[in-house]
Amino acid sequence: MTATRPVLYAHPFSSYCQKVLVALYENGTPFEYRMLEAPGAMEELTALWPMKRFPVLVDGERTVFEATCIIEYLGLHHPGPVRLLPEDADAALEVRMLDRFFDNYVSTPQQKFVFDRLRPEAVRDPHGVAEARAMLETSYAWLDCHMQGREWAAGERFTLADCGAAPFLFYADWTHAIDPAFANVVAYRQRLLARPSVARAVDEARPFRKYFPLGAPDRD
Ligand SMILES: N[C@@H](CCC(=O)N[C@@H](CS)C(=O)NCC(=O)O)C(=O)O
Repeated sequence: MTATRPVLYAHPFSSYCQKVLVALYENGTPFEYRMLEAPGAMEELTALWPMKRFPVLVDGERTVFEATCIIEYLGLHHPGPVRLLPEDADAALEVRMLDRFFDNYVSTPQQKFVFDRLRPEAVRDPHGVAEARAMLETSYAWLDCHMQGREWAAGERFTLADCGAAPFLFYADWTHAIDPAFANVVAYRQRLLARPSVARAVDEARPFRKYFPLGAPDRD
């Protein structure tokens, strides 16, 4: 375990940053928040990770990118009382699989809407957006069955999979509303929003809602 505080390059409104912030808040992990709107922070991020995607964690000599890997790194090097990946390898595989579900089949199609809106109108991709909408619908339907009788994505314990599910379902519902018929998904999203670590991340992002390219609804 390292003695210094890790530095998180992040923006409060970013869903992938919120995924890591939820993990940090779950465990009360001390860290330095390098807010990307601070002078020079974006340049530092670009030097660390030329993809310019965030979050990125710097811990001493170590640079870690990809939200899932950052959460796993924190569990290894800055563990707290809440274990976000089960010790049992097979149970951990289940959590990682669900984490991949939320990244690839909820966040990726949701981001497609947003990135498309940010393009100049002449080069927008309505076919791609329609595919993303269909994928989100399929994801909601699958998740509704999956969440039947479950409190959290992997069962009784809050895990890595829920850290991503929280911001991704939050923004997915703003982007392509979850049909109330998917009652298990709606209830899971509400449970996530009531979790103190998630509520804190959502509250910290509130001042930036005007950034949402599709227009933030007046709720949540
Ligand atoms: N695969 C990355 C995705 C990170 C990501 O897409 N972050 C968004 C913010 S939510 C970003 O960096 N957007 C800036 C851009 O696309 O240039 C992860 O898991 O951390």
